Order: sequence, then C-alpha cells, then structure tokens
Amino acid sequence: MRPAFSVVIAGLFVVFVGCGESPENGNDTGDVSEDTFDDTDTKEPSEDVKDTDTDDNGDVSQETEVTDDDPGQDDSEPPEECVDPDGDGYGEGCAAGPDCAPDDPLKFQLVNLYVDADFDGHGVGEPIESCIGAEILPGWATNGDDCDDRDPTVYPGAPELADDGVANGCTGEDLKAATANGIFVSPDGTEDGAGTREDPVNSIKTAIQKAGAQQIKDIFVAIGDYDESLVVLNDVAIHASYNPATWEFDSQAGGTSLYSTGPVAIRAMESSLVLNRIKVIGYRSDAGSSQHTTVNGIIIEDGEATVVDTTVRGCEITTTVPDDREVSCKGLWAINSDVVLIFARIEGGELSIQEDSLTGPVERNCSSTAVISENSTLLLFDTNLGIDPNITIDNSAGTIKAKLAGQYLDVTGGTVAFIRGQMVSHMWIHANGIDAQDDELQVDLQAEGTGISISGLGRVYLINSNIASIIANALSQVLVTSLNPVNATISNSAKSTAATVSSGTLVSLNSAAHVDFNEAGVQLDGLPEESNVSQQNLTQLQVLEVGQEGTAQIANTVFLMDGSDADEGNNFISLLPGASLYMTHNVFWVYEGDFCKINDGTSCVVQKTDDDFSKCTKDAGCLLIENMIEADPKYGEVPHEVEPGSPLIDNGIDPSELGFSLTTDLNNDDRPKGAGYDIGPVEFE
Ligand SMILES: [Ca+2]
Ligand SMILES: [Ca+2]
Ligand SMILES: [Ca+2]
Ligand SMILES: [Ca+2]
Repeated sequence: MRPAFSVVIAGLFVVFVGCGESPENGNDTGDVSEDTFDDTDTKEPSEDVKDTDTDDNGDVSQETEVTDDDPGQDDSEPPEECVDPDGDGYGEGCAAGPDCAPDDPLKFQLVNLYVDADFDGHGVGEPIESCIGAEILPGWATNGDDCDDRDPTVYPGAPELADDGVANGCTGEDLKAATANGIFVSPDGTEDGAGTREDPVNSIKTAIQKAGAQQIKDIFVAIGDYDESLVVLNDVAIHASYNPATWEFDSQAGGTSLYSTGPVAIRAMESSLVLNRIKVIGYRSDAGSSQHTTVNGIIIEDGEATVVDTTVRGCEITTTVPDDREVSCKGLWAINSDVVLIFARIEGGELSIQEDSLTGPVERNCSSTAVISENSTLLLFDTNLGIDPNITIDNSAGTIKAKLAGQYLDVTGGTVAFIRGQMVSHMWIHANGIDAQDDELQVDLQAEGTGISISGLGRVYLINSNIASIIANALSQVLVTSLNPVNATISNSAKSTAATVSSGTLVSLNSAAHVDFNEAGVQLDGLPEESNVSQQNLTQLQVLEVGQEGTAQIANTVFLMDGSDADEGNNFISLLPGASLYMTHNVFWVYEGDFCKINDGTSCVVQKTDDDFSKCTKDAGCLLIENMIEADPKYGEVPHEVEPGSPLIDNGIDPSELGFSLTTDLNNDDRPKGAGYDIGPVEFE
C-alpha cells in the first residue's frame, strides 16, 4: 500500500490531463483528494487484467496513450454491464478495462513500469507492477530497454549525435563527420560548393537546402561564426564545432556560433531538428535603435527538436526604443512540439534598453524569457536557464515609467520536466538624474521576475533542480534643478517569485527554491522647499504563489528566503482562493526574522514571521501539510555542501511513496545515501 500522498499525486494528473471522466475544474481537485485520503487502497488488482500499455513509444514525455481508448464514445455513460463504482470508466466488464483500484477514481490501470534514472523514457531492470492513473510520472518507463540509464542521449531510437563517442541508438557505431554521408559547411567554403568534406558550402542555410534536395539528414559545420537566420522545414541534424581540415570535433577551438540576421535565429516548423554543439545567438544590435524589438533565439513549431550541448541566447541588444514599442527577447519558444534539451544553456538574452535626455512622458516596457512552452512537451535535462534584461533612463524629465518583466520558464499548457537544472538571473531598472518638467515629476519603475510561471493546463515537474531568485532592482535618482516647488510622485517596485502557478500544476521533488534580496529605492536631491513628494518603494519576495485552480505538490524540497523583516510584501507561500497545496518533507528557512505566519480567511499566506503551518486549513487550500521542518538547512556552498547536523540529511520521504522513481541526484550520484533520502537536489554522504 502506498501512503495517501501518492494517491493524490497520481490522481491529480488525471484531473489535469483532461480525461473525459475527470472533474472539470480545480476546485473539484480538493474534493477528490479528500476522498482519496481515506482510501486505504488495499484491494488487490484483479487477476485477468489486460496489459493496457506496454508499447514503447519512445516519448520523452513519459505520458501514456491510454487515457481514452475510445475517444468517440461517451465514457461517462459506460455500457450497462460495466461495474464502475468509482466512476473512472474502468471496472469489471467495462470497455476501457478492469480497474486496479475500483474505489479510487484516480487510479485505474495496471502497468508494468521500469526505473528510468536518466528520464529519457526508457527504463532498466525488472518490471514493477503499478496501479496508476492516466500518466506515468517522470522516473518511470513502460519499457526496460535503455542500454545506458545514466545518459539521456542514449536509448533505442535516440537521434544520433555525431562524434560524441557513443552510438546513441544503442546499436551500431558513433556517427563520425570524418566518414559520414552528409552536407559539410565551412567559413572557407563557397556558396556553390558541392557540400562535401573537400568542397563545403559556406552557409548552414545552403546546407539545409542541399540536405532537403538530397534527402540527407546530417549537416556538419566547421568552427567559426555564421551570420544567418535559418528556417527549417525538413528533418535535419546540425552537428557543429568541427575542424574543417580533419572533420574531427575540436572542443578547444572556440566552437561554432550562429548569429541571427533577423528577428529569429532558427525557426523550425513541422520538422525534426537536432542541434549538436552549437551556439545560437538571436539578433544583435550594439547601439542606437534596434531594427527588431521582438527577438527570438529558436522557435520550434508543430515539430520536434533535440538540443544537446548547445547554448541559445535570445538576443544581445543594447538599444533605444521608440515610444510605442515594447521590446522582448526569448531564448527558446516551443509551440505544439516535443523538445528535449540536454546539457544546454538557454538564456533570454542580454537586453539593455538605454535612454538619455528624454522629455516625458517616457514609457518603456521590456521583457525577457528564457523558455516559453505552449502546449508542448519539454524535457530539460542538466540544462541551465537565465535572463539578463535591464532598462536605464538617464537625465530625463517629467513622467518616467518603465516596466521590466523577466521569466525563466513560462508554461501555458503541456508538460515540462526540468531535471537536474539550474536557474540564476539578475534584472534591474535604473532612472538617474530625473528632473521635474513644468514643476511636475512622476517616476514609476516596476521590475518583476518570475522563475517558473504556469498557466492553462500546464504541468511542470521540477526534479533535482535549483531555482535561484531573479534578483530584481528598481532604483530611481531624482535631481530637481528648478527653484520652484514641485509635485512629485515616485514609485519603485521590485518583485520576484520563484514559482507562480496561476492554474495547472507544479510538482517539486528533491529541489531547491531560493529568493534573494531585491532592492527598490529612491534618492532625492535638489528638491526646493514646499515641494510635495509622495513616494513608495516596494520590494517583494515570494517563493511560491498558487492561484485559483492552481496546484502545487512540494516534496523533499528546500525553500530559502533572503529578505528583511521590513519587507512586508515577502511571503514564503501565497495561496489564492481555490488553490491546492500539498507539502511533505520540506525544509523552510528565512535568513532574517522569525518563522512562518499563516493568515486564515479566503486565502492562505505563509509569511516569514510568527506562527506556523497549523493555521493553514483545508479551506484555504492547504490540503496536505506534513513533516515541515522549519530550520536552518546549514548549507555551506548552496546547495552542494552542508554542514554537520543539517536537517536536509535523511529527512526526505522515499520518492516511491509519492509515486516517483528517483535513484540519482543533481550530480548523478546514487540516492539514497545513509539512512534515507535527503531533502534538496543533492544527496549527501
Ligand atoms: Ca479506480
Ligand atoms: Ca533511461
Ligand atoms: Ca539512456
Ligand atoms: Ca553518437
């Protein structure tokens, strides 16, 4: 028997996966879960259960395809002979099959699962019989055919990555550019080259056209810089960073970089794209007004992509902006696609808006996002995300407004698994030397950073990962030169939240979320007497915000907050009405101040002073709160070392009790060590 939490976790996916049988909204989730809490689930599965899904779909999403065998039928009204007391469509005599948990609507299918330590959808070892809901959680696979369960680039059917020393598909040999059939590209090639090793073309664009015409998939690109933007409409694998004399991979010589000449560096549609060892940089502009204000590194639309050992930077823009334009940079944008990122780094980009000597009203809006996932399935493995946007407005007068939004990961529908990853960033707005105009002055600066943002029916699994805060600063410096009294309204706001779940689901397992000091402030100089000044400076840190119909399931996770007691906006956790929160075996710590405060009422806010979780009621959305440890985790170097006595050690729950398989940690070391599982991304000795 598994504890109640596993039932809840498995079950919630049923709810959000959108089966016909499932409740229609998030408010029902709590009710279902409540029922499930008392469900002891001790019944043995029936003997004659059919094998509902043993196919090897090779799908990194690890989703099964068994949610509805007969989509044309109305499952809510099964045939009369179907005995289905829990109403999940499965049961004795039911068309969908027997129900392995007849009294639990959140579990219905019996499957043989294999441990999948590298999360590539292919497992190893002996099968483990499991009664589950609609989805297989990360860490499990429906097959046991992985030939290397420590390497997510290697499994049967994997895209072949040239010159990585292994046959990625488990059979044959490594593909080598020195001998392979392919189209070859070198800066020393020619536009009308044959595309051979001896006579390469000089652009990747030309190589893609040749590859399409010759029905060749592999393109080999020599070390160097390529100024071009790519549109990919056929299946190609771009292997880069080769010595053009030997066509051997050279890890020392600076690599291959693609510098976009347009608003999108690579746009792939209805195709399968492999990027291997390349650096992709979105549009660059050094100064002046940028030609493009919406810039993307890579867009994958209605297709699939495997991106390995690759860096993507959405933009490198230093620019002034016309008044009515917003500026945004995105690193990778997936739309209706399957994307796997392994050993990658994805950055929103270096976006810097710089204005000088303007007369108000001045309004500047800017955003930077590392990864956007729309109705897609993403696996990010050992991949880091970052953003680096800023706005500077100098020596200007009158009404000055600036807004900066930064995100690591924006998920609107679909499933994202973020495994062994890190997110670190910094963003700021500075307004310097702002003067009054006609004795009026208004400054409104808003910097807001969000680590993970989930909406729609999006689901994010955060496993063995770190979200470090986006440190947001909003600082203004006012210098009034006239002698007349002025009317001044000054507002500086700097907010950052590690994860926001507006709707959909966040699952955090063996991870860490850390929010750090933000700064919002104003310096006033030269104000004449009798001036009228109204000012507000707000800094806010939040680890987790869960909105209406949002669900967060947090286990074996450490939450850290670096903030001051003076910052009244700081919350560990903020639950809006309708939210659902499940937490077990976590460590919470605020570096300054006391511990958690929970406000009853229509919403549940866990702040950092006074009180404890006991006031976080079911009505407020706190459906399961247990084994919370409110203590200094005693990190040495976050999060890779701990000091003796750390509450992180051996205080975690066995992930299998929550329905997960987790046999390794952030460093690919085995779990557990010592007496039990540790809390956080790293397993300690
Ligand atoms: Ca059932
Ligand atoms: Ca595997
Ligand atoms: Ca593997
Ligand atoms: Ca290979």
